[in-house]
Amino acid sequence: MFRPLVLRLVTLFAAVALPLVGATAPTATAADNPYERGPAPTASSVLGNGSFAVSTTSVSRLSASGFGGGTIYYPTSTSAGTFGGVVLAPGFTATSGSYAGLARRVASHGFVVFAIDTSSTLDQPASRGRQILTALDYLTERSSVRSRVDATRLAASGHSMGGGGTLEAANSRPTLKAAVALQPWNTDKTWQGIRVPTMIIGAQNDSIAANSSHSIPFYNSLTGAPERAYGELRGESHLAANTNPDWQGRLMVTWLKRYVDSDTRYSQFLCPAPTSTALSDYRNSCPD
Ligand code: 9J3
Ligand code: ZN
Repeated sequence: MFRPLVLRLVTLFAAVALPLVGATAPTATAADNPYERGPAPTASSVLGNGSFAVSTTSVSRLSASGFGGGTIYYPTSTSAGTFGGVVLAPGFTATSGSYAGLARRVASHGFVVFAIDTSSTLDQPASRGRQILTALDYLTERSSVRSRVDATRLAASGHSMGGGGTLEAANSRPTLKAAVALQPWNTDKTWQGIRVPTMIIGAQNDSIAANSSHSIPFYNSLTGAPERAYGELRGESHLAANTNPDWQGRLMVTWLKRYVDSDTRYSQFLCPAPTSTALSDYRNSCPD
């Protein structure tokens, strides 16, 4: 009936402590998230190319309907499972080849990236948005790499009018997991309807899609997005998407990892807000 105090304390300790040990001992592993791809990121790994070798396949304009073909950048290996898919749309008068560096970089971190051409290089943002969605469908349903893409984990991206199209695509298809608009341009500044986690990447010295009249109003209007961020690249021009600065890659890759792959190993790069001399502004909806 009466046990010595020390035994009662041992029993109490076991009852309280063992479940705690059981609950806290496991650390996060790949098994916790089936969509994690590649090694745990570091501050240097997110500023460069990822761990995956990248192959390409071209999609001819003639074989495409509703957009203009392009080039798909994809991890060569099939041993890591399927990857999230991203369509990257060009700016006014531009073509897919101008974005080869950025497309390859994002793919090397474990995404299938389709850098598209538009039906006409003069198409406006609303048309570019429809073309992004048509190209995502092509990527997952008809492309030669469709078996490598997880059709449930897709993102829209694009530069300038293609970034304006990215907002259009996210607004039209709320099942997208993420959107990343690069130096975006659009006459519509009202994106309250977007329900997709959306990152806007501006360039400090952009004189074509000025941040004060494009990126910042877009960011401010994203009040319905579950998460939003605005990163501004210090010293960069409107052509940042073409010249592929490391911090643009870091911002885009971390956003896609966090929301397309649900990879919380990358949360540390988004929240709290990154601080770097490479950024002239950063705004976000922390915590994510
Ligand atoms: O690169 C772009 O898509 C810029 C948008 C633009 O030049 O708009 C002027 C009509
Ligand atoms: Zn609107």
